[in-house]
Amino acid sequence: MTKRTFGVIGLAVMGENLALNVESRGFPIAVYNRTSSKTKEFMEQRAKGKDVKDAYSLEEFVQILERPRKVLVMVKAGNPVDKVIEQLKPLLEPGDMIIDGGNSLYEDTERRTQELEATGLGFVGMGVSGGEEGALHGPSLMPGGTETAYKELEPILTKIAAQVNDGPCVTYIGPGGAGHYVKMVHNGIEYGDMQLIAEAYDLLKNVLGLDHKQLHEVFAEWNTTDELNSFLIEITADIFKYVDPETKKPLVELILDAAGQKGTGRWTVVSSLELGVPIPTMYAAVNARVISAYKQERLAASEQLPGPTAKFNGDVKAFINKIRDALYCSKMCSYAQGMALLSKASEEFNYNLDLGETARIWKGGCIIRAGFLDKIKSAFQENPKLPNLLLAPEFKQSILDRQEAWREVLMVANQFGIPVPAFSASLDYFDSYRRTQLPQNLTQAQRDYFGAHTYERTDKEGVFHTEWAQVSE
Ligand code: NBP
Repeated sequence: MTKRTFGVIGLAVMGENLALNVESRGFPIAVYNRTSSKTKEFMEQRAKGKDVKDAYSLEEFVQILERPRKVLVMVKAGNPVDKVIEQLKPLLEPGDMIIDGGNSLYEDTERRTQELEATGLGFVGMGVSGGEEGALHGPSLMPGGTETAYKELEPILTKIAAQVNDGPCVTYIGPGGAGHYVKMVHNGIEYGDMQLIAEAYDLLKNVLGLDHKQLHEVFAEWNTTDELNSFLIEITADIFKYVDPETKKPLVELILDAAGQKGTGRWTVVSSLELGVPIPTMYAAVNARVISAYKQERLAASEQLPGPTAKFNGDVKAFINKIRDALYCSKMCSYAQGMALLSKASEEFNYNLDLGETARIWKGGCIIRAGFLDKIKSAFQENPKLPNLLLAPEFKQSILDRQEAWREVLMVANQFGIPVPAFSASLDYFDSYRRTQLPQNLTQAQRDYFGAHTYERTDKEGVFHTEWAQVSE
């Protein structure tokens, strides 16, 4: 038997599909899963007739791989990844490489890269986006870590990744935990996009009273526009079309409005706080999911805390277009925050990120894929030192042209008592970023008053403290 070019450990949803993707590009593969019945089932079903060799111990698995060995670990993030690495380490030889394709926390990846590089092994922490479908047909891949290992993997990764007009959706992201950091922020942006779309739906349904056929038509139409064309808008249009076969009602209306949130959205917010980069739209998206989960408490509160009653008397078609504009402006602000976070992380952790390339590899395969990413790519290619996406000429003009509509939509939402936390957070971000004067002069005075934190003045150099209680008239 010829030795295998690539090995996959972990045959759950992602591992199985990535393994089949690699095999379909002409690379002989080996597979291993902790529970052997899962491996057998895979071999008898999806891997039947394919160039896949199964192994039932890690020793056997490692022996059938050609050198340098390339081992993709696709197991549950956290402790299982460390366990698998510990078992593999003594079986591998210098130059071999482990790729962790799960949603690992970038700090874990940083630690694992250091530990493995010290033993002569390569470690690639690789963000994978695109879910089950993407994994099988072409995901967006965000590999970071040992650069020499990436070079060995490049011929395989460029073939299995999604392909767009300007190349495969993969690039070497940077050292250490860079790949998983970028994947984490990708997921934060995904949270933001999903929340913004949910708010647009709430307004279309509860201010304008659109039914599901109309909601489908609006989102399908938005998906044809340069501004909003994207995977998430496309699937949203499909969702409104889906009728529950049992009840004949739109299925989406039968789904409990309590959303879950796993690690990556929260991790993005935590990292942004640690690095001092404002990402209010993504934070609002995480919070919106958290409060949605308080279903019973919300039901009880609704009995006691009635909101305003309002009726929409304006031009429905014109207001749909304003919601579209508000969605686009809010989305621009959310991406501006995400890119600013990446830029700061790059500086802080020496990732040396190429933001134009990052936007390019998100153009295909992943959940946030969108036509609009091409504009972000161009903005950072034209000016890699761009301080904020909102200052790129195209984005600046787009937002200025639409800001009146955006503000009107928020006023109407407030009149109707409809929460639009991500739309509002985006507008607040825009207004905070563009204003010459913010009220934090007062905050500084208060901090100095109760804690002698000192302050700077606008009219002279230096650091000052005042005994505020000795009031000067
Ligand atoms: P899961 O996250 O559900 O993990 C299941 C796999 O981990 C099984 O193969 C299981 O083996 C293995 N495993 C566990 Br649990 N503990 C282990 C241990 N101590 N030693 C060895 N193997 C162990 O699988 P998934 O949904 O395919 O996701 C894999 C990774 O990819 C995760 O980090 C996930 O966050 C990430 N991801 C998922 C998606 C998605 O759409 N699902 C998308 C992008 C990224 P067993 O069969 O023996 O229990």
